[in-house]
Amino acid sequence: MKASISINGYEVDTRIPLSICAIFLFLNKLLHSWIIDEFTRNEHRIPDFQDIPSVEFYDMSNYQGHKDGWNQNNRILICVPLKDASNALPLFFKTLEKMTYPHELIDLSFLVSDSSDNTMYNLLNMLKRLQIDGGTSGKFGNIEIYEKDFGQVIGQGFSDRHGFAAQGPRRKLMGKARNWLNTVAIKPYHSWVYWRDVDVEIIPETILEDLMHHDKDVIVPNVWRPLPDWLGNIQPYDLNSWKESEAGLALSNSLGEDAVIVEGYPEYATWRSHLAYMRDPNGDPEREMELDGVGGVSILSKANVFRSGSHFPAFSFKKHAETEAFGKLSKHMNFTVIGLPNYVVWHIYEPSKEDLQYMAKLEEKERLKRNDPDEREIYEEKWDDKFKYEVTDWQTEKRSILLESKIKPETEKPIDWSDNSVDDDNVPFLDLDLGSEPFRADIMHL
Ligand SMILES: Nc1nc2c(ncn2[C@@H]2O[C@H](COP(=O)(O)OP(=O)(O)O)[C@@H](O)[C@H]2O)c(=O)[nH]1
Ligand SMILES: [Mg+2]
Repeated sequence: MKASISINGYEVDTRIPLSICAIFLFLNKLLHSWIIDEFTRNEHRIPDFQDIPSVEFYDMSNYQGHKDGWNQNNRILICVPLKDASNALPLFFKTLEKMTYPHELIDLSFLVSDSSDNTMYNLLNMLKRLQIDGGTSGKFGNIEIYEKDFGQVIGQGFSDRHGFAAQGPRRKLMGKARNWLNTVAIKPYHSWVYWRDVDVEIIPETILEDLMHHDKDVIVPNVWRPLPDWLGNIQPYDLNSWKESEAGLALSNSLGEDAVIVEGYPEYATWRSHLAYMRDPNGDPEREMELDGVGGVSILSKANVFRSGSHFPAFSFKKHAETEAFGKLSKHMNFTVIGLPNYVVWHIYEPSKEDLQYMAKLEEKERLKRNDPDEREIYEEKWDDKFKYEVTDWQTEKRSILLESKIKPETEKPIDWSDNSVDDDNVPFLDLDLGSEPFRADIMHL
């Protein structure tokens, strides 16, 4: 660079003025950015409202949700919708107590609707045991219970709920119920929201951490269910988690605007890739699969997803409603929606009408056999052995399922028959505590 200029024939050296200029410019810039910084910092400074009663301030950048939320004091809200859920509550609370996520960082919100089986009474009993009488596992944070009926007339029997005609209205109504719950329950200080159905039988104790560390906006595990011997062993349960297909889109386009597609019914052939069928029992539990629709049994979501306006459409959104539409809507809003094909939680087995009829037939056959004098002798001789065999069989199966789900198989626990135990009369399958009871015996109870 030329270091001098000629003025009136004199050569003037510009090196010094130029460097002074540079220093001046630099200082000017520094000052400028300091002023801007100071200005904007003032805007974000935490206001001091201490003198004004009842004012709360939240800097929402503090509640984004970390992938190791348990180390970062991330509060998580567990939302649980309940309808005629007395039977399943003991099971739910058992899995809740065992969660390894710091209990003091977990808030609980329940919505009880349209129930006629003392769900509220049993819920209160379980909560009392959890927060007052119980002790070792650590107290949970805030607990809220909401009660609101939505006029759900479809029964909670397996066949009532799963009939094709019931699906559209049921999903829309459930969507409404979930929205009521999420809009009243999520507080500004929640970083994560975990939606859990009450009727889950086996679930890893580390479920929250296991889902959270993937750092996705919406994430679900695979959901299967155990089956009694005569039906086969285990079966995919939740078909609502899937990736969209060409056939699915074509079907959507062919339906009226209020239609709701539901998976698993011959009326709607979508040929979608279902998370449930992607399971490899020996596969990597960390494996991820992009999804469009999600099932509601166990959804972990960043609270920001709901704060940004995603929800459970109680109307047809892209020909879906409730949780499947929540997946589609969240994806539409550019949130990440992920499923884990090889990470499984186990829904309870509930017999359908046909199963119950078949079981009744089996029982009748057994009864006739017992009454036949010739058969009786053989029967009595064989009974103990046969029963032992069934029990051992289930114990072995259950052990392998538990091992696969990384839950430690339990040692036998004595049953609490005291008056303080849960209202046994109202809880016909309290014995779903499969840690100590043979599965087959439980099915016979139903
Ligand atoms: N608040 C509310 N909860 C419901 C209603 N129907 C079902 N539930 C609850 O929602 C969860 C999922 O319901 P469930 O019948 O098990 O669904 P499925 O397993 O997909 O057939 C469970 O915790 C039920 O107790 C309803 O109408 N209102
Ligand atoms: Mg269920």
